[in-house]
Amino acid sequence: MLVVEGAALSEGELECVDAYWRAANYLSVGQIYLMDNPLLREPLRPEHIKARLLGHWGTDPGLNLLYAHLSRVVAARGQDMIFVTGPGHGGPALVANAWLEGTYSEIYPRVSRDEPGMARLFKQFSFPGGVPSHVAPQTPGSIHEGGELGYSLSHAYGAALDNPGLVVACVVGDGEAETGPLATSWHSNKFLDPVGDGAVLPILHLNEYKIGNPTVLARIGDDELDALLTGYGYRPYLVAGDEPATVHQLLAATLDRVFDEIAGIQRAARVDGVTDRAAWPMIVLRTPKGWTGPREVDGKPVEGTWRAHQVPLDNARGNPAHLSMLRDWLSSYRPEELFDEHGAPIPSIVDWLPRDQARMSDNPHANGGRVVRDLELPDFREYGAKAGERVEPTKLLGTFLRDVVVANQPHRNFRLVGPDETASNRLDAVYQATDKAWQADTTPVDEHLARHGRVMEMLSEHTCQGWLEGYLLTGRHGLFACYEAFIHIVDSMVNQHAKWLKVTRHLVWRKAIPSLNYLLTSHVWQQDHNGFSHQDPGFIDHVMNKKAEVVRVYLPPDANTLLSVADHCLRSRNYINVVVAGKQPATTWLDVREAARHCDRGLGIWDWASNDDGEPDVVLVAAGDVPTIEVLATADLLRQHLPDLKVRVVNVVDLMRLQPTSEHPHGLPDAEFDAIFTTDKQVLFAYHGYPWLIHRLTYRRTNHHNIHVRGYKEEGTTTTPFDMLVLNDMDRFHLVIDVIDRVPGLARRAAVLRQRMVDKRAEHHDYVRCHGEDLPEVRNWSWPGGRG
Ligand SMILES: Cc1ncc(C[n+]2csc(CCOP(=O)(O)OP(=O)(O)O)c2C)c(N)n1
Ligand SMILES: [Mg+2]
Repeated sequence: MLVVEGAALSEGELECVDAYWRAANYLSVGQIYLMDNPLLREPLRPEHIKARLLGHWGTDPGLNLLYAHLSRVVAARGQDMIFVTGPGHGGPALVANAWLEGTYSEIYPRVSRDEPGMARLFKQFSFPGGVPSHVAPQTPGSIHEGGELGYSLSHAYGAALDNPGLVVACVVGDGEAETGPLATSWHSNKFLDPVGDGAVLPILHLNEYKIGNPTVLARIGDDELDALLTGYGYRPYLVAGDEPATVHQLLAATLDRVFDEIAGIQRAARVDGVTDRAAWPMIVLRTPKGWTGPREVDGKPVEGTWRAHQVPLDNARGNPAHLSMLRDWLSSYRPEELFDEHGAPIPSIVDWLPRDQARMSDNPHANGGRVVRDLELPDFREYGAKAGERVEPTKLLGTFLRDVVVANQPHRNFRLVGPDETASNRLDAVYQATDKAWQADTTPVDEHLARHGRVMEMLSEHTCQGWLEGYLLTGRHGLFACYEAFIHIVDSMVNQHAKWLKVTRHLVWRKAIPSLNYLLTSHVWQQDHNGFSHQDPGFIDHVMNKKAEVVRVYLPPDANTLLSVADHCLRSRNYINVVVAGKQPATTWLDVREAARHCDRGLGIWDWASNDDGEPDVVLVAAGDVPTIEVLATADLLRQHLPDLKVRVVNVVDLMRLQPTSEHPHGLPDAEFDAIFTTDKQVLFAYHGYPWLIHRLTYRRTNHHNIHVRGYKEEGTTTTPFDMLVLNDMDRFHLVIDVIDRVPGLARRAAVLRQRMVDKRAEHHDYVRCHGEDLPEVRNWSWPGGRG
């Protein structure tokens, strides 16, 4: 690894940076331990110590060191920079820095930059009614809570995209680096365009330990670590030591070099037209875990070991020896030299810091709603298919997205991400407007790879998700298109993003950011190629557990409703929108204006498919594109064979409409629900996913006891589309049987029809196993009298 020698800091600068670092460390320790006596102006007593000691010390001194030095770079170079904290459990450090910079008190005036404010700062940390222990949304300057480790680097790259003036400094925990998502995200450097994007400065925080173990990267030797990071395409610089003055000088000199190198790469690409892939610099910071904390506690080494991870003196209230060690530890920072008589940081600590929005804790990019610009959206109605036309819904959407790309090209604020499937998901019209971002080698066989592309494809759902989140959190827009089954890979990341959104909604200073939009296609019912492993509609169930104020799920029944839903989602803010839509050719049921109205309603009666005249005997409901076909085909069969039966057909686009208003803001009022679903008639519901969800959503409704749901029952394989439905009892023949079995009076009257339906299923079974395709009457079915 490269090492930069030399004294970059003058005597005075060294003193200032070191004093700042000591102040930040003091404030970090104070937050973990103290609920009173913040400046040790009285002898430290047990009642000054919090009853429950919660938080993490070990990572804080390294984070504080980096924050201090990066602030110097921001101030010296006028560099636009944000700070992403991988080890987000270092919350005390980032809060301390925001307080020293003044941002904290501007946002939370009660936590003023004086002694009473410091007392509140300390007490509130990890305290009931206070602030969380991590770099949570409450922390100014944060776009990354870092509670669940692994996503810092992909978030950082997402933030840097299309922000050519920005450097995102990203601290990666050496333990965090062992996670799958982090490990794969190093490759993001093959996608970052040095012309149109900003830069990411990864800083591997090699404090050598996690909670209870050494880290892998700390124990493979410098050469292997160098080879690993170089192999990922970086130029690693090593900053190592445990003597503060030496490390300050080394780090400052290294940062000067590294920022020169970043500027050099950008100049070469932007001015000289160099197109070779850049080896971006990164830093490996090897300093002791819990540096400057207690060396030894109860006879065991702590500083520089995993024992420094959380609270080194865990009984400071009850154990006088711990209390006196804590006093010595806090005093070692010489607070009397750092804070004036009012408790404010002395001028030499804060005078040299960046000002206003240059402060990393106040950088507008880290509060994306402050910089967001609405997307320019073409009128989706102009992309609609005719009612009755057979189209591939996602293909149609692709033409709309292509023009979204074009319309927003000047603003550079829209990206599509996906693992490897933009074309497979039939969104390839976007390649008429842009390409896929790619900085690695190309060969003549490649298509649509380019340095400045706006589509981001890497076969890591984690990295795609992290990029998009980073992009959205910094106020831009995007869409993640994915195979439905594999979006589960990012379940946990979605959890974290949903939590972030839930908290930010209640922080007035955090402005709303564009929604996280998923297009899940190649879905469970259309996995002809791939079979069982690719059949899983459970992501919907997963997101339904999140707060109602954050999640939306849409199941557009055709291409035009998909367009309308996409338009809505791209305009929305602060949501997680999940849209499930097929890519196979399918009938367009509604013309585009009807589609827009249907989507506005979220669910509704399709009177053109109903014959109930307001008095249905049975209500057939569909949610999802394939269930819609089956419900319509069922209605058709019932009309042919039981013309007296009054059938109402209902279609659900917005799943949240099913819930009561008390549970979800989209919930349909009970009176309207009862009017549509009746209070006493049988309701047969064909649903795209696992059937139990519909019961969960409707169980408070008057007619719940009459709602019967068909859906995916985990029966699947590589077979025909209709066989999939038969395997799961959601085919039209079975739905007719369900109607006969459920609607009073039909059992005897329709016994022959029932028998015929059973025979049809048997006929289907034999036919597909003989011919390898569905029965002609199924393949060629269309709604009588038009619409397909
Ligand atoms: C995905 C995930 N797994 C486990 C944890 C529990 N955890 C919290 S901190 C930590 C160790 C982190 O070590 P490192 O990244 O080296 O951070 P540092 O040493 O700077 O504290 C672990 C395992 C977590 N937060 N996230
Ligand atoms: Mg570590």
